[in-house]
Amino acid sequence: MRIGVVCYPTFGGSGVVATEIGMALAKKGYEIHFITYNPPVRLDLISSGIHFHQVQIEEYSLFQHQPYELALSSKMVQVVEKYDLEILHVHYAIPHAYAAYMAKQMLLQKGIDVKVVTTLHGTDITLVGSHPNYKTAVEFSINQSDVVTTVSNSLKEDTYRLFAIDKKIEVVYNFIELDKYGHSLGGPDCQRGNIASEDEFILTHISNYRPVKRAKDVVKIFAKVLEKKPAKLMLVGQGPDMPEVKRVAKELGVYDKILFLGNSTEVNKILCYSDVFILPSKSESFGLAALEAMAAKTPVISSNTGGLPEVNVHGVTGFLSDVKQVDDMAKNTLKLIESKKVLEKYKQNAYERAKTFGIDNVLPKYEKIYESLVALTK
Ligand code: GMT
Repeated sequence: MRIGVVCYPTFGGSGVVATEIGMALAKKGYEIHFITYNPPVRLDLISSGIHFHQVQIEEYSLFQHQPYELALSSKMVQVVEKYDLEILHVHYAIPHAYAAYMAKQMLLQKGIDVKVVTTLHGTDITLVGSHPNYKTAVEFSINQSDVVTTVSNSLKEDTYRLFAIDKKIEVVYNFIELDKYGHSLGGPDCQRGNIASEDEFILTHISNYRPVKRAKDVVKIFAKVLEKKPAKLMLVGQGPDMPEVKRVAKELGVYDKILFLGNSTEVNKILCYSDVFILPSKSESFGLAALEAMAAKTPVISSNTGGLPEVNVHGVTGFLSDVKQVDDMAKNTLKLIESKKVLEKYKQNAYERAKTFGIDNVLPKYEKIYESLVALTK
């Protein structure tokens, strides 16, 4: 089967999920065409079955904002025609579902009936998509997609609550390739001694440091933990809140205990050092970063917002607290690291739970969707 994948090529979760789906499908013999403005960060471009088509945007001084949707939908039409694609799978509604609708209409004029699958990821619904400036077009393009999926039950409910959707939404959870997270402690890729001393626990946070992630809370939790236990904090990723995060770290006197690692394409390797993963987000449709941590045997301290309770099980794989409850999150972190024996139990539980989101359980759901759509055109 020939599938076009449209996503953001950056470090955001939706782009990561789209890339992993595309690469896994290519391994199974599908022909996958990524259509984006840059190669996706986690994409292995030289794998067989993977193609990349760059959306080029012409700068023209008359425009304050360059018309990306136009360039994207034109590129979609060209690629569908040239490579005879059967499906366009777009990740993140804005503007991808809208551009896909335009491409579909242009192709119908040429007698080509390409099917559109839209996967909603979170902020395209909860934060940005439901804003009055975008809502009309987002709602329209979701309703015009042939199939709509969300990455959690919580996001499905949010979508029905915030938009007038007249079609069935299918939930297909995000997934993990467990084999990529097997870097064993003490192995060549995981020399923990490089980061912390024997008695120090290692806490980790990975995000794009947008306000929705509440990354300053991570530093506050860390400072409270340090009052009771020796520890280090690894901060992975970059984003607009980072200067504030650094300011708070200095103010609380914990700056020197933090490793600022920037963006990484190797979170699987970084996570092998971790004892506890912290994700105190204000809103999170799923929390792929939490699942990645769990796959690396790291229990999770998170807020209980959105889809996080569908991933992190309170008292089993970590703990959930209300958003902003920094004291509670610190208390729960200390529960996890109370002793090596307790921590080991939570680590194992986290890993067992991550297994249920293994790629082999989830990918067939997308394949079934594609097959049912292609059957309609035969
Ligand atoms: O929130 C991000 O960091 C990026 C964003 C995206 O779309 O790139 O993530 C959303 O999609 C991820 C993959 O499905 C989910 O795991 C995240 O929970 C979701 N983020 C939010 O809902 C805030």
